[in-house]
Amino acid sequence: MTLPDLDSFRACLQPGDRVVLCTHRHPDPDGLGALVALQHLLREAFEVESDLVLEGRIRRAENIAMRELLEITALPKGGVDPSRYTGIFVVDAQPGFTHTNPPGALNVLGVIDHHELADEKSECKAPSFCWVDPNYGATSTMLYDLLRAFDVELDIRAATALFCGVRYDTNDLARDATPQDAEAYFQLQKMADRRLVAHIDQPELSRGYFREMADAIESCQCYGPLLLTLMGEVPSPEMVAEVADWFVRLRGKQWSLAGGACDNRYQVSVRTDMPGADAYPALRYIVGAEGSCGGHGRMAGGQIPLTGLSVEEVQALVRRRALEVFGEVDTEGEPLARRENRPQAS
Ligand SMILES: [Mn+2]
Repeated sequence: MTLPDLDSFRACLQPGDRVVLCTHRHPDPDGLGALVALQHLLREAFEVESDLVLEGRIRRAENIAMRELLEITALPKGGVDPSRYTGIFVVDAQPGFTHTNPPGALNVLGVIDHHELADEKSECKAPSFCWVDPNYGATSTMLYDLLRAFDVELDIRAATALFCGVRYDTNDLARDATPQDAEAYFQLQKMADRRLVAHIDQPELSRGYFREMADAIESCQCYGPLLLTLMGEVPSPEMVAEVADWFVRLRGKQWSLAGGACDNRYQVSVRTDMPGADAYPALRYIVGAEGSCGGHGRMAGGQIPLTGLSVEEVQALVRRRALEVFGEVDTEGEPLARRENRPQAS
């Protein structure tokens, strides 16, 4: 656990400056929470105004609810006039990540992130303020610590946003949470708007959502300890992650791999609930040289570009390598939702 270098943070900013804040594509609650809190910190402590740029659609119902209920507004990506801004801050991601493309033509002033450094050689030497610490369970916890270090009080909106971020990334402290995450979680819980938190936790769902889940159940095949759900086109990468999360809860199955095509990439998510298992090496093998991936512990996510490969070819590749990893090459897949007593059509 590191503490941020407050002087180098201060050195990035002059009163009256205006900066752009951004995060990874398809922002999640941790990214959104960190953005809201950083905006609050900059305004309260430095008289610096900021605009958010959010890239990629937000599709998961919880994330849409968070954005709407907390009134998180953003500029369109093409709407950034570089002459109006002194630079960019990136949170919950790093400029070198494949899923992170801060608007060009502006310097990256600062990076705050809890993922492993993107590339030891390239990134985080350019920005004036770089605080990357994988020992945090959430970037929102880092923002909580940063606000405390600058003695800035949270308002209810920023506290609610940060609370959503910490609870989402740590699964309510059950996953990769450190004592710092727990401290932030319990303090933020006292300050957050409980009604909003409840609405974000259990948002309304569209009919399309249930249709997509029906398709996912239909696509799912069991192979030994593995549930393999290789879908075609899906509305968002979050959908793939959500399916992987949901199916790993099936009793008796320890691994869930879901895939779906979106934005010209085949997204793949792996989840495991096997004690001590690590999802990353399995996914690293599965995406192979064709794709990229990240993650650790019980979750990993990645993608294979659909350039030069069709969806069907990528599905075949993922299936073959997944069965190799789990030693199930000779196993015949069994549909997840097969009805045992369904009359045979003749
Ligand atoms: Mn995060």
